[in-house]
Amino acid sequence: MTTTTQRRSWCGICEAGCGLIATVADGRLTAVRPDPEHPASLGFLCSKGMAIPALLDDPDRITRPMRRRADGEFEAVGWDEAMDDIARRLQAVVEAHGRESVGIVLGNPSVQNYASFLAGLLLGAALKTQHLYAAASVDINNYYVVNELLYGHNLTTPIPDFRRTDLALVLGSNLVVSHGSMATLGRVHDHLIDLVDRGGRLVVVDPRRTETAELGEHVGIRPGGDPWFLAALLHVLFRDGSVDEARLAPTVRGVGFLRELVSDVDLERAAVESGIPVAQLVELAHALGTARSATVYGRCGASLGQFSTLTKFFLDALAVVTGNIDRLGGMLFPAPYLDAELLTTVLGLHGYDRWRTRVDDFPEVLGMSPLASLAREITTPGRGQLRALVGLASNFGWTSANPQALQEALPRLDLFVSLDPYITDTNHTADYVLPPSLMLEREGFPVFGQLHAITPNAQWSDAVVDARGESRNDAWILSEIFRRIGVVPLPLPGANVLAKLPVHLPFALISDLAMRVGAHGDWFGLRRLLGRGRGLRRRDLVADGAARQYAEHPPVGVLRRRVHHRDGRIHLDHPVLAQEMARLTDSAAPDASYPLRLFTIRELRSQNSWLHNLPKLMAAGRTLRLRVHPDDARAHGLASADTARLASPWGAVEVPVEITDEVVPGCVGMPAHWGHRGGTWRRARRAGGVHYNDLTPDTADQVDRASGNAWFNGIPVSLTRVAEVAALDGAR
Ligand SMILES: Nc1nc2c(c(=O)[nH]1)N[C@H]1C(S)=C(S)[C@@H](COP(=O)(O)OP(=O)(O)OC[C@H]3O[C@@H](n4cnc5c(=O)[nH]c(N)nc54)[C@H](O)[C@@H]3O)O[C@H]1N2
Ligand SMILES: Nc1nc2c(c(=O)[nH]1)N[C@H]1C(S)=C(S)[C@@H](COP(=O)(O)OP(=O)(O)OC[C@H]3O[C@@H](n4cnc5c(=O)[nH]c(N)nc54)[C@H](O)[C@@H]3O)O[C@H]1N2
Ligand code: SF4
Ligand SMILES: [Mo]
Repeated sequence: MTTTTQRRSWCGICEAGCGLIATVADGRLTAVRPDPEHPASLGFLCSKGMAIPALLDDPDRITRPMRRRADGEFEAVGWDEAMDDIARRLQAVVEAHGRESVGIVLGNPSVQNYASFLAGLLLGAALKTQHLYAAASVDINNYYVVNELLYGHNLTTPIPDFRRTDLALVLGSNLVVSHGSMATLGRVHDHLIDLVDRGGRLVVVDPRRTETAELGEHVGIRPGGDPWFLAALLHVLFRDGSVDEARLAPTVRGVGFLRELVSDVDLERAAVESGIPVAQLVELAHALGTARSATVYGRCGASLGQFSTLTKFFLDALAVVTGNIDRLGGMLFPAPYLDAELLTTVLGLHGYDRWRTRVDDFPEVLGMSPLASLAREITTPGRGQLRALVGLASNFGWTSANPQALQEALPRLDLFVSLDPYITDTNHTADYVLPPSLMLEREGFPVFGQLHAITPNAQWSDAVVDARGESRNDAWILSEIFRRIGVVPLPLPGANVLAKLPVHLPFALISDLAMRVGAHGDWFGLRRLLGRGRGLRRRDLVADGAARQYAEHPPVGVLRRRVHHRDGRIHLDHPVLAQEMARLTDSAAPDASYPLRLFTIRELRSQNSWLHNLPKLMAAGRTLRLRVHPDDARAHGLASADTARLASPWGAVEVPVEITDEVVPGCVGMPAHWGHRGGTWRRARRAGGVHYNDLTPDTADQVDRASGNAWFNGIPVSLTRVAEVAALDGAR
């Protein structure tokens, strides 16, 4: 007889962390469906979430430790054999070159497993290596820098109060498809419709008329024009006397610095650079200045340009000078149940520019180096040269800039170990690929999503099914590798003696303690005695299974408590921002041989580089197309489905085009991470296509200088019909 049970959990594919109900039959996950009672996602689960059973069952998933043989093929080995060999080789590297030659890369999915995320960050700090890398530097390093400068902590991220705002300015985020990042709001589509229905304004600034823009007003922007656009808005606000400097003074330092920084902005140049007419810039500035409340939110479109630190600074500055920080309907300080700001403060982990990276002289961000430098850190000799690397949930050799350079550099490592359920574009040359348990096969809570929750709620679920084969929790794998060379994930003096014990740090216990003593915890019963409700503790949450909403909204009126600077004020004045402004205004006129601007499009049924192997998500013959505006198509003699050669100063690919007026003239849009070249994910490789990142630069003079964040949007490109390319080649 089959025993079937229903268990509550959450989807760990993206930051939204939607609630789900899993059906388990005889220990196997057979189906998932949306949880109608989840306080944020309210019965929503996208096609990716629905595909979790297929993910766990994927025949191409590896479920035993794999070792690469001399002939390049992988063979399955036992855990002991794998760990003994890895530890021996890692130890040899440490003995010869020191711990500073060992590195860790944390990929995007690592933030969905609180235990491995903590283990990774803490191990990086305990090793005292510069070689801690994370997906953050191809995503949100600009946030981490600006947060540290303005609020005194990398992780202090104001979030948009979409549920109550009067005006939402959305810069370079397609929330309806991405479901939000650095802003966790289930059912975001419905909330944005509500906003407009109740008379609010939704202004979406994007080079593409996106699914999100369709819900409100679309302002077409030239990719890369964002810092100009925002500087122009600030210029107009100061020029027209809309900034009340006296009123800001008690809570903000450096308003005068900001005023000076934008005082010379030439609106005509800003209009050319952004593609947005002066009159519209002025109207938007006044709208922000006069709205009862406004949110200013930007994501990948604003984070992955060439000047992303400056862009994020101007975004936050707009909220500050219009009085929209810490105001109902504005940008709020979140109310997480695991206070990562406190934890990283206690351990001394946060910061900016406390040291510089070895090869490229990038400022450190949150104790990490940028992925842009990784290939050069492997190939450049000298003290601290990277020689052994452990990758966790990262396809960095594919999702970072210049994948070719990484493909060439990785085989030069003495040891490369990858924790990944697939053999991928990156780890197919690794010495070992080790199999992690995946979501629903492990206990846990959405550690990253809870940091930015617009509807504060807590969920901590037990594993729903056993891990496939010999897969093990990433936290266990990582801790065990380093325990064997005498390092534990605790950056405190003397902590490494704990490595002698055959146990690992209990991350569940530590996180539970931190939650219980935190602002929303049960204070070990004291909260109830004080008549302030029951508060959160792991045991109750796990027993409930369901997510529990513990506040109606994030708080307001907490600025002084939440800003980490000693004077309790927001600081806008930093020399690095003046340097970045100079870098922007001095940037050379674009090379006329690359007249178009390329930007990335995210697709509903992809998750960065890694769900291209699941049949349902790849059904209906999904293929890759470059989106071109009809005017540009005409100018280049292109018809629909023609193949074009797309070239940037850093690479070239050939790709079929789709002609559509959803993109702004003068720019072309393309999804990233197609054209898988390596690995055993068979369907992903069969899907074909080309790789966007082959067109992007990784050098220190090209990426965002202040944060090391990648430059993926606004890449200068040219377009030529392939038939013409052949004719040109023939003529040569
Ligand atoms: N379905 C799906 N969901 C995802 C992911 C996924 O791959 N697929 N990835 C997840 C991850 S890791 C993240 S970080 C989030 C990202 O979340 P979002 O940033 O909301 O995701 P995108 O859809 O990339 O939105 C970026 C928008 O910026 C626009 N854009 C591009 N260049 C520019 C520019 O120069 N200026 C401006 N103003 N706009 C520009 C693009 O047209 C696009 O609409 O999504 C997460 N969710
Ligand atoms: N051109 C361009 N490039 C981009 C972007 C863009 O917009 N444009 N976006 C950037 C952004 S925002 C991000 S976040 C990065 C993402 O890039 P990465 O950090 O490389 O993340 P993913 O591609 O999401 O997944 C990486 C790997 O994690 C594995 N994985 C999944 N779950 C688990 C798990 O539980 N444990 C382990 N050990 N492995 C797991 C997957 O199999 C996959 O191989 O890409 C960046 N690259
Ligand atoms: S929106 Fe994100 S968290 Fe929600 S079901 Fe889809 S992939 Fe999962
Ligand atoms: Mo991301």
